Amino acid sequence: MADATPHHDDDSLTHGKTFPPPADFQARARCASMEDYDRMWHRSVHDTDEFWGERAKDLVWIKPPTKTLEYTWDSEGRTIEHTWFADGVLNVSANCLDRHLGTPKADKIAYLWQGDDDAEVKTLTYAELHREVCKFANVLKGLGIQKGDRVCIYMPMILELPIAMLACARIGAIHSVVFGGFSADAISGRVQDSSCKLLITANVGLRGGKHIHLKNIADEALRDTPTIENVVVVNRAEEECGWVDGRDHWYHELMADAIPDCEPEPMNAEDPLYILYTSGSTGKPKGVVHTSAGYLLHVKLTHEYTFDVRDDDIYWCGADIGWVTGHSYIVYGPLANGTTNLLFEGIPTYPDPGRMWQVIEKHKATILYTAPTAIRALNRSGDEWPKKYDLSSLRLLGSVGEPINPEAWLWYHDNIGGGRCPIVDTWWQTETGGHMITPLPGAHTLKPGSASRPFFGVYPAVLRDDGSECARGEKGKLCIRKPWPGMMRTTWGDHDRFMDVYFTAFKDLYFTSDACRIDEDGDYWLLGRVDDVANVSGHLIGTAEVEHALVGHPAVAEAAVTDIHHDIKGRCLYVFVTLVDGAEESDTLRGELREEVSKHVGPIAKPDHIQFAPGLPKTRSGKIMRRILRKIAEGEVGSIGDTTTLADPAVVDQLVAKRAEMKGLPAPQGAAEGFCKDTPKTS
Ligand code: 6R9
Repeated sequence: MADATPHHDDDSLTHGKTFPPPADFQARARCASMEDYDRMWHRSVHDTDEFWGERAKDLVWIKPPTKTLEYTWDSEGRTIEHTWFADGVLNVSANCLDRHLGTPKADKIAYLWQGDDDAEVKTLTYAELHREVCKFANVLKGLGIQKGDRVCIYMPMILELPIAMLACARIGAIHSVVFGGFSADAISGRVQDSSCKLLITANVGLRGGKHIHLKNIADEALRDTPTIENVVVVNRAEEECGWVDGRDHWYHELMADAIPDCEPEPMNAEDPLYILYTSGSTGKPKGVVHTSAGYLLHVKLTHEYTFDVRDDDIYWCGADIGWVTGHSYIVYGPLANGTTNLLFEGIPTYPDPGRMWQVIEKHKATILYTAPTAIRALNRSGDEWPKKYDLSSLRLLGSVGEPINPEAWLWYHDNIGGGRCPIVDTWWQTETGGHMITPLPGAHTLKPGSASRPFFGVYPAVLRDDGSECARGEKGKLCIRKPWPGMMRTTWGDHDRFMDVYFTAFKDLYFTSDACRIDEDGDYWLLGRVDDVANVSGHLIGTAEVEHALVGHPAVAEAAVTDIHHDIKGRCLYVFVTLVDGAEESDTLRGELREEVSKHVGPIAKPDHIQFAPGLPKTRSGKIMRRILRKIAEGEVGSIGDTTTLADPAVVDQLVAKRAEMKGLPAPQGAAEGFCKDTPKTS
């Protein structure tokens, strides 16, 4: 956000320590030297046709493309369009499944599912997964779903989730997965925005020993979603749920007599594969649209190179499939590469903080890809937990979702990776489809806290506000100069919004909303968001959405949301609330306000701190000065800066005094003690 002070941008902590590629990676990796990397990167952005024309052969085509990239990025002319492989025809599910049939991979495990309860384990080979997907594709057809229809998926981390996504892809339906932790309001908003015809859910989800009644939440959402004709419900555990006869159907009953053959629908390279909503700095979440061929090639290639995936890997991405990390690196990328995926239903801290390490030992995972927030939380639980387990199967670690601070990086490296596993710190976004800036473990020398270099096809620029290029070491705004294959094509139903959000800040360039600096060696350091989006435990939360939820409470006149440093979550929400006349400040009201946010946005958006504010710092034109609120929230009173443009500068002193009365606040930024009770989740 505007002037968030990054904590990880401090290499003094590591005393400039760097980690060159281990010999094993240099000997075996696909890209095994800086020279290889430089040559490939250069070709990928400058000889686009040749480089990507060749790489397109990694996909299985029904009709191979003759084209590669075609684009116009003209901000002033209001034309932002790009296509990849535009005359090619393929099917994404066939690229993830059918391509492995008739090869030794047919009998390889595609998903090794570990339930929340340690005793529950299931596997699906590629051939078995293919069969389930074909059956469910026929079920969808039987319920009237056709190419181009939108299907909403609201599910826990069970095998039926990737099956449902791939079945949509098989028949050309566009899935819109809504994270299982979201509220009824969040579901209905998303279903309405893309007018979904069908919803797939489960009666319950199991996480950390708790049952979450997904179907009942979905039922509440479906009260105002007239486009939904049918609901398919997986019976995750024997539990009651609401039921609407004629609309609701049990998954297992529909699957019982479904036919296990289904020809993949021929799809144009540019046909949409899915919509995934992400929070924006204004208004409702944006429906990011990803299309078929470019996206698939990007996630396949990044999965292959970033993780240097090998045939015998047991690869574990700990994200939830409801986020883009799960879409790209639990479903599409790894399946296209024929990798064995560990799919974990539970949470890192149940039944105890050793759970992740126990799962690694039990299933002999070789790659772990998780979020800094989980790493910090597990670090905080103590070194004794990882020490109890044999983690020697691991050979590579990954990080995603937010900047990783050097202390967390080093702890992960030493205690989890045993000092021998490279860490790939992958910077990317829902919008980018796949990894954008990341080390390649055989080529790059790692620096804790730096995401290293741009991936093939990614041509970044770090700019000053006036569009000029930053000098080495200077912090600026990260933009991308030209389209890469996995780039989003539009926001669903609103191409103007797409152009406004991403292409107006810098002429003819994609603006990421992240701050960044490039160091003397050419390595990239990502420094957090510069828009009104807070990154809490790796989840993006639009502050405007939270403000909207808060003012929905009858006691609230006005609300302003900001985010402050948190030792485990990275950032957490700190809100200022002005009450209507007659309303009483109380902890009970604070509790109600948290619930209000949970209900309308989701539990992950619950603010950690609520400060009642008699007034907010505003300019004479009535604009809230968030810069000042952040300084107050962070306790950085000394550097509040110029307040002379405020309509009433006295407000600032009142707010500073009120903050001093707040309970459980950290000392000003950089202090060590954590103060949030919620268990952080992986991204
Ligand atoms: C994949 C994902 C995107 C935002 C992005 C940035 C932050 C993600 C990061 C990182 C520093 C990394 N982010 N990975 N910041 N280093 N390795 O997380 O997508 O949920 O859309 O979030 O997350 O701020 O702009 P998404």
